[in-house]
Amino acid sequence: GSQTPPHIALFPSAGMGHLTPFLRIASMLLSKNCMVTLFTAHPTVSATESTYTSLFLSTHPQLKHINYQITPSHQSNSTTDDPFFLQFAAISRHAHLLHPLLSSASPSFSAIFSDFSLASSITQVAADLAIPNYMVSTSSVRFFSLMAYLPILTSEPAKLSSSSFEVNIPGLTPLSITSIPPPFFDPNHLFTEHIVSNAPAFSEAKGIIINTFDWFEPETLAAINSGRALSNLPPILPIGPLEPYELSKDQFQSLPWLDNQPEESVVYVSFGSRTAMSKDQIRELADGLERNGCRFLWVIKSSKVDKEDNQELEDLLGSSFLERTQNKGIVVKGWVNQQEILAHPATGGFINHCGWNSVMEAASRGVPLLAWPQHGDQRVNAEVVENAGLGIWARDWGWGVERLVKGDEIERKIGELMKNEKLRDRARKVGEEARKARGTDGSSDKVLMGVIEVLNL
Ligand code: BUP
Repeated sequence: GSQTPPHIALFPSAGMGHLTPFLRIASMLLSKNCMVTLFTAHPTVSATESTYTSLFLSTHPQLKHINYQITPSHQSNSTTDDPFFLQFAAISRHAHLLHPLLSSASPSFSAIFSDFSLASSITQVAADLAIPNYMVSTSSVRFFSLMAYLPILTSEPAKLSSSSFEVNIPGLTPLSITSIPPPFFDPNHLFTEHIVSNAPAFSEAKGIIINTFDWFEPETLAAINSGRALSNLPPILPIGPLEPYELSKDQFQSLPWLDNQPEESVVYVSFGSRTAMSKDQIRELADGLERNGCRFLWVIKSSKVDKEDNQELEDLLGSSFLERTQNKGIVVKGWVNQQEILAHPATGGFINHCGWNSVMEAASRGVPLLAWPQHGDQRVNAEVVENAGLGIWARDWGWGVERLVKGDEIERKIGELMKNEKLRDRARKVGEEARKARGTDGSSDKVLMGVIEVLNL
């Protein structure tokens, strides 16, 4: 091998769900003595994305950073007004900017790690410059397989029809039709179009890096990596659960309340950075928590983009709820340090949307989940969570917007989450397996070391 360490370019896409895994990968690569340059598109959709990037840079001075300017798409497409989807497309449109930035780097790049949502544009730049491109898929392997097969599904409508029961990807266990993200039934939806046009480039990558581990998704990984399913794909490289990097404590609201709660007694409730619940659903959830009587730590978001979230807690919940439950729980708005909450001994359960980063964070800490998927990949992820035994899923609650889930239903499910010793034991076991996977010589550690070794040749 050469004497200089590999130099890796990282290209995340929009939203915390996409930025977070890249920052964690950056930190892991730096600790393994690689050189890393992080490329970020400016402006970001959420304020949190820029805050986290700055924080990360200040704690990782070895990281190089290139912030390139893009012109965001402000006007909504006729099929979606989701600012994050619009930003995927905007970043892809600016791929031409990357060519000079990549070719002029010194030392030159040994590899690119790029978000799957930028696959086709980055693949082209990487090929022009003869830099190996690894793709990073930010969801489960199961959901990745659905995206990879989406061009075939949308080209033969009979294969993806809301009137059938399941979707078959040859070589994999069928997916329930109810788990398919609703936009996928509309070939003209911006999200569908975006995935369909990027999926063919998946097979051009040197490998697909995924934040998962062998033990957690064994069947899907084995089927793809043995060529029994989706044989056009490069190897899937499970390197998770990605190691959270240290965050400086004073940047977040501190939660001393948690320190005073009994072990494994608190339900942590959060639906990620992109889900805003309706006011009615927030009230029912409050009712469910109160009826159950559990201790809780609830992070509320009432708007999709953090910059626009300015509703007061009293308006959302009513001041009497906050008074009645003041000895039982706390409700907060704004950003919390989730990895620290999940690691806290008082946290005993997690009501969550099954964003994949959250799933892997819960897996690493062995915290059982009550899955309440809201949109996108989250139902497919919930299926994976259920199969691995990390959590329970109230399938009949539907997607977030499908129906109002009532307080008494929520009360019962919280009981199942918090009082089920078998579930807790199994979740603990998941935590042990997760730690094993990423520990020295664990399955995920070996995969990452293998990638770095190839780049060193
Ligand atoms: Br909200 C919130 N603190 O207050 P997901 C989130 N997080 O640390 P999402 C905090 O953001 P997509 C908060 O730990 C996770 O790493 C959380 O990613 C962290 O869901 C990340 O769980 C959120 O994948 O994104 O944000 O809905 O839908 O794109 O996966």
